[in-house]
Amino acid sequence: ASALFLLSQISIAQQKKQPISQPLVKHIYTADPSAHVFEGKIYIYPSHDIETNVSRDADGAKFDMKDFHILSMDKIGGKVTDHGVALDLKDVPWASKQLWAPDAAYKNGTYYLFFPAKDQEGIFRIGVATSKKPSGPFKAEKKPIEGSFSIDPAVFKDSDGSYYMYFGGIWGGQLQRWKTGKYDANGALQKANEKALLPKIAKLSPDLKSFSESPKDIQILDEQGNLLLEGNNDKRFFEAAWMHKFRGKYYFSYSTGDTHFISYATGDSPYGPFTYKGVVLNPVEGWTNHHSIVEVKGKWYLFYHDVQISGQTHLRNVKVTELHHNPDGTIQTISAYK
Ligand code: FUB
Repeated sequence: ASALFLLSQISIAQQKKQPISQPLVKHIYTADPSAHVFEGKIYIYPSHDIETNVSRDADGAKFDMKDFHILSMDKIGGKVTDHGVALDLKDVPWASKQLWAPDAAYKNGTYYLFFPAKDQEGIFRIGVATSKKPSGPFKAEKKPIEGSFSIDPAVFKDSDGSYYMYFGGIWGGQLQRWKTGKYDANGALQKANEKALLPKIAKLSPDLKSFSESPKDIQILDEQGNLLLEGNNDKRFFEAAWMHKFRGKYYFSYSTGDTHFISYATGDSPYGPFTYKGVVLNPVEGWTNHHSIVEVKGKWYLFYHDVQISGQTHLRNVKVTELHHNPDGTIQTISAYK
C-alpha cells in the first residue's frame, strides 16, 4: 500500500502544472500590470497588493491597496527595478481607500498616472496624477476626473494623437450602479437573459486631466452581430479593459471576471463596435485575471498576474510572456501553465 501511495504522489506531482513564466518581482505583491515603453525602457504600472485585516466580501474589500510602486526593465527578461512609492493614498485629497488597477500615458513632457479609488462616500472614481518622470513620484489632482466612475482605467493613444480612456467593472467595480447615468447604490446586476453591461470610453481633453465628452458605451457583439447577454458570462465584459492596435485594427481586451478569461474583440474604430473573437489568456491561479498587451521592439507581450508566490487571490504577482498574432489577425490563446 505504501508503494502505491508513493506512486500516486509522484503522479500528482507530475500532473501539477508548471507556470510558463516567473514573477517579475518577489519582494512585494503586484497585480493588474499596465505596461508601456517610455524613454526606451519598459515601465510597468501595477496595483500594489498588501496583506490586510479587512474581511473578504463580494465587492473586493480585501483588495485594500494603499500606494503604487512602478517597475521598469531595460528589456524583457532583464533586471527589474522597483522605483519605490510613486503615489500614496494619503496624498490623494479626494480618495478614501482601495487604489485599484492603474494605467499611465505620456504627452508633451509629462507622464500621467490614472487610477481608481473610492471617494469619501465609498463611490469609485478615477483620478489622475502627473510627474516629469515615468517612474514618478506623481502628484495627484485635488479632485477625481469630473464625470468619472467605476474602475480600471486604460488610456490608449491613437495614431492621430487622440487619447481615449476605457474603463468600468461590474460587481465590486460598481458599474451596475450607473445604469441610469446617475449613481444608484441599489443598482442591480443584469439578469442572465438581459444584455450585459458595457464598458465605457471617453476621449480625453488635450491636457489629459478631464473627459472631453460624456462617457459612451463600448458595444461587444457576438458573431451574429448581437450584443452579448449577461448569461454569456464566459464572453461578456466584467473588468480590466485594455486597447491595442495591430495592423490598423482596434483590439479591445478585457476580463470576463467570474469565468476568469482574458478575452478580446476587434473593431475598426476606437469606439467600436467590437466583435468577440476569442480568448487571449486562459484562467490563471487566483480569482482575478488582468493584463496589458504591448509591443516592444517589434514583438508583442502579454503582461498578466497570478498568485504563484502567495496562493492567495488578494496577494498577486505580475508576469510577462510573448503574445502572437496569427496571419489572419487572431490572437493565439495563452495558457499560463503547461
Ligand atoms: O486589483 C483590484 C481589482 O482586481 C482590479 O481593479 C480588477 O481588475 C481586479 O484585477
